[in-house]
Amino acid sequence: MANPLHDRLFAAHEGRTETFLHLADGGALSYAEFLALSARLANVLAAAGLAPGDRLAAQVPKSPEALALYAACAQAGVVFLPLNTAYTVEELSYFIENSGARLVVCDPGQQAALAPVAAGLGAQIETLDARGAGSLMDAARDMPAAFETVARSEDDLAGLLYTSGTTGRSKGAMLTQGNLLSNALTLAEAWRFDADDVLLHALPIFHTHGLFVATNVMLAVGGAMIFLPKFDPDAVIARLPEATAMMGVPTFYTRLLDDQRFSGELVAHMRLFVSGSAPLLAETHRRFEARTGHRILERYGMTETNMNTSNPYEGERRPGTVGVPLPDVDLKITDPETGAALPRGEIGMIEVRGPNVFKGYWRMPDKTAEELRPDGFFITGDLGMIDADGYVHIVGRSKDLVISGGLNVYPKEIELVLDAQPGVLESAVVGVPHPDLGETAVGLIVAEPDARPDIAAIEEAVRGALARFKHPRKLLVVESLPRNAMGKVQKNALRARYRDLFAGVEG
Ligand code: MCA
Ligand code: AMP
Repeated sequence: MANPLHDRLFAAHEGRTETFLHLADGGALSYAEFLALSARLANVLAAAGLAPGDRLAAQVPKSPEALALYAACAQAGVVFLPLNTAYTVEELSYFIENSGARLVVCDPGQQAALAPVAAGLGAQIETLDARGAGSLMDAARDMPAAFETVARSEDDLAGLLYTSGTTGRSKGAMLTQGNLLSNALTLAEAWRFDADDVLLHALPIFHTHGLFVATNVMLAVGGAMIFLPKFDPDAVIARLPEATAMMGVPTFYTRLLDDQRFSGELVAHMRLFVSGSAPLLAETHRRFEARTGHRILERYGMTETNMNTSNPYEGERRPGTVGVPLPDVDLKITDPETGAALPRGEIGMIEVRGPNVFKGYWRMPDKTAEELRPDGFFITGDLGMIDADGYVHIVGRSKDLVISGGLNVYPKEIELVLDAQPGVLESAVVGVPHPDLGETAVGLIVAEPDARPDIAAIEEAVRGALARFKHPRKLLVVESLPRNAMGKVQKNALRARYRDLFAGVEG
């Protein structure tokens, strides 16, 4: 029976003995081995009673088995909900509850803390560690290496990815099989990938970039990946000679440029470097070209939309721009107040429409209606303009968001924690430039009258509540926050005041 995502990305490789994953320890996994692994896992899901449309929440370290779990969900019609390994139990509880996950898969180290949460919410729990061991694989070992693929349509959900909101609460972006498949095929063609490509994969697989952009594109063409557990410059530099392409966030590229071993010679054979998830400074683009002769190809996307624009493969890759809309994407710039389309050259809200655009936010029809127009255009919250040659420039964001090392940090979420601490009257969190992470969060705290907030205790509270990457790199006590006539905190003024806080700081 038909299951477009599984048929095209996975079943198409049935029986192929070519390598799919080259592993960090020098081992390798063929397509046939990977598909057998995922079929065993699909059998485990079915035996656990997961029905098509049920959600599986996975907070697991990167491994071939973790990737096979994604494939298993596609085959069994289960909605895959990957979670950042840095999330705290408090954060995870919300995702499990909000999604109504039927099964939670976590690292064994998290099991004791998560088991009561899962049980309280009626979810089963299994474990999977960085080496691919745990109760999930114990159960898979005895299962058949074949599974009857569950029928799905392009409109059925394949993934639920949470993105934080400016109000503090995360929203689950509902991604259909059609969203994922159409974008993978579009990108594979736009970037000229084929079965001979070997992608160096050092991204996490709990976000769109590492899971859908990188992995789905390679699956679409039947190529191979050098599958590294994380971005470690030593490992990346050691394995680049085997790769033909790499995808990364800007921090990958600045860290490579900071390493003297990263030379033009090392990557002379490479075909393509792609950057996204955060702005790539034009200066980084130029330094990269000066060092290697390669022009990084920058593209732009979102969790809700997959990829929207890309610099051309052939043609000019223009630094400081995110290129042109992908062939099947409509992109317009609108007046943020009225929604009316603006002419070329004017700055406004970026809106996008196409087969890549998600179905809405999970169980949040009001939020969906605020951002997804009835005619299918999604209001991105990014501010931009289209230049005379059709290149899109992102010039800012209307959403209050900090992007640190390619990871989104929502100030509101941190402010809620800071405001709740003893002695804190109010707080504001802003993003400031950071040489390694692009941007980082700084927390400004105003004390209650006669109180002296205990910064160490506040940092401890932040540690308990929020994932490490969201922690402000600096907390400062200030007299007051600048406000406009309406009483709204002027974050632009704060960003300007603290913009040099990390200037010259080493990563
Ligand atoms: C780790 N830490 C971070 C970050 N990552 N802090 C702030 N921002 C981060 N991004 C914490 C670590 O836990 C550590 O804590 C400390 O900061 C320093 O860690 P470091 O060794 O420098 O970190 P790392 O492990 O090397 O990770 C940095 C990284 C990584 C390689 C840039 O964050 C990464 O792989 N980022 C890519 C994220 C990504 O895939 N984004 C795509 C999502 P301590 O000091 O306590 O030890 S966006 C997306 O998918 C959209 C659709 C798109 O367009 O692509
Ligand atoms: P996320 O919600 O994690 O999917 O992050 C999506 C956001 O990342 C977008 O709305 C943009 O603000 C930002 N983003 C992604 N790619 C780029 C890029 N190439 N340049 C600037 N910002 C980007």
